[in-house]
Amino acid sequence: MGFTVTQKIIKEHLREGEMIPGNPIAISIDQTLTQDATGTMAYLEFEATGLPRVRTELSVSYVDHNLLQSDFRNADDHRFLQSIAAKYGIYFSRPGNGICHQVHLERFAVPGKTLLGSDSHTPTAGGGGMLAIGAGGLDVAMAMAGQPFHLRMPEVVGVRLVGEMGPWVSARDVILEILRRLSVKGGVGKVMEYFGPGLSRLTVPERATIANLGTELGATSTVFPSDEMARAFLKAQGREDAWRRIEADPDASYSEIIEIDLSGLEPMIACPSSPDNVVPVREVAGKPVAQVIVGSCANSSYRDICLVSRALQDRKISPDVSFEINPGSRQVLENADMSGDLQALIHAGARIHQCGCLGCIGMGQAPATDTVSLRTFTRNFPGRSGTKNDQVYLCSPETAVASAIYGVITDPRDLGDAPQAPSVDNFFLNDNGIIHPPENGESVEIIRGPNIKPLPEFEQLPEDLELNVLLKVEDNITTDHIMPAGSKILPLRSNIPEISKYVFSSLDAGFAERALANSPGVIVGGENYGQGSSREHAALAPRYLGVRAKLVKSFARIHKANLINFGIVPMTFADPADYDKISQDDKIIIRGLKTAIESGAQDISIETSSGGAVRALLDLSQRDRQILASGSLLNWVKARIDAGE
Ligand code: MIC
Ligand code: SF4
Repeated sequence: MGFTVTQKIIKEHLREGEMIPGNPIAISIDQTLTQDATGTMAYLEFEATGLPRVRTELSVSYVDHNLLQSDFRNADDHRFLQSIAAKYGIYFSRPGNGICHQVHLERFAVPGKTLLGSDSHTPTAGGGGMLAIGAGGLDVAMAMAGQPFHLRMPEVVGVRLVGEMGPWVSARDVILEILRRLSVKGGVGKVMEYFGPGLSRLTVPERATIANLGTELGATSTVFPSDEMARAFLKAQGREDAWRRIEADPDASYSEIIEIDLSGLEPMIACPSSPDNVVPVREVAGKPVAQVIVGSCANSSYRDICLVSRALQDRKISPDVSFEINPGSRQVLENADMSGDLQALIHAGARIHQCGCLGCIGMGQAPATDTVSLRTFTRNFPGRSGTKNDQVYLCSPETAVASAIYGVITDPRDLGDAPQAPSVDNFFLNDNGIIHPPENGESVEIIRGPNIKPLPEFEQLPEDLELNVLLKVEDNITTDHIMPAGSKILPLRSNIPEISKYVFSSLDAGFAERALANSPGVIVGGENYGQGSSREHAALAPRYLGVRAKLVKSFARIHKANLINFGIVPMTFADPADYDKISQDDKIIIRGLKTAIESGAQDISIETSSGGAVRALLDLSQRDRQILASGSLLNWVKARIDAGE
């Protein structure tokens, strides 16, 4: 039987385990990326390994999230990252050079290679034929140390594209349609792999939009073949020599096949406040909008920015709308400048921001009270924009610009003839924003600002745990709920004692204090707990507050891995109905937990203070069990190094 592209790449990189879906496997990692909000911690973790240099083929450190410098902290972090990159042999993409995923796709992505990134949208590079996976910072630090990455062998879902998209319909609508069908947990444990005749006209940046937003399905990754389109993109980037053909075998078998007829698609939109709350644009058309932003790692390519500019030709932005452009990279900005599109945008009254994440993670651009904000961003989780009770809709650049013109949500087909999709045969290239590391970093001094605090130490797992139920939450809790971001909290990413004060703050302002006073504690949750970002702070900070276990109906992949890495025991209800048997402020007692974990027990009995008992499943690999028993991945790695392994 033949192989899918995903299976071919995994096979080439397989270090441990059998390629049977669900089985623990380990793969070697060729490239890593970090961004500043997760990177400071990842590099502190890499530093703790004591290695003099990264052991990957390529590692890149991007600064794109914490760009606001309202005090010394973010600027200090940028200098720390630049110096540590030079020391350890890492490329450094300067602040303002662009969003990690966009720049990586342009300048570094190589078909058939593996990429591990400390950002959940790392799969963007799957648009260029890579197997790119998002992970917590500690996993990325271990990959930089040359360790393989551990995961469950994913199922490979085939998405067969047929037909051709109509005018004003674009890649964003394809993935919105898939999100509508599958929901934010529809991709858990799976890689979405695209194939079929509909691919022949889909360019790499468009594929990257789809791969990027596959993350919102909870998927492990999204992979496109490396075909002539991939070759054309690499050629336009002056990197054709990085190309090689990788396509699924004709007899490759997928665990399931989803078919999308592109010609039947219409403009779609995700309504507040979840990326899967998707309807056709026409169903919500007419709603007044106050802010429209085109940007983020999902939709800020040259094609997207220039399409918006061309759609605006001879048209005006509504006086009621703040229309904003966040270019994905300096390359996008520079090429849009050369083609005249930037000038047209400026002339039309768009607010042009620097290249970076900006409002996508609440770094400015917060919408006004009780207004609709329309964005081409990745996520519209409640409050992520920085405004309480926000009403954020997610859509294509086409829908965004049409709505900015009319001041109400508008199906872009109402604009009449569509402009030709902008494309470039050869991008104007300029890598001045990327600093190469010196051959030898020995003499480089790491610059540490006062905001960078050492990593806390975590003790081993005790045999028995008596835990206070600190919080009980519903389904689909995001890492934005657990460890909020935004301009006030993001600068604290290198300071665990400080950032931990904000754990669950948007749901329960008194949480941090209560957790510290009632530690050790447990959180009880519903389905898809921890969806969204890769931020390990959503595990690290609760652990610092004394959270030792989570008992939920199901977990999102990256968050579960982060919990294990920081010694928080992830348990799921054997019977989801037992969720109702435990209330906030109850106590639960787990006897013999450490022995159960170490001995490979699949489930365990938990006593509740109300007198009942519930069964919890421990779905853990052998390695997960050892890490949990040691108290954290770093403890485990250090113990192995001390033992001379
Ligand atoms: C996000 O989009 O939520 C982020 C901010 O990029 C996160 C990373 C982080 O929290 O630093 C992600 O997607 O992993
Ligand atoms: Fe940045 Fe938003 Fe992309 Fe996260 S989703 S990397 S915050 S642009």
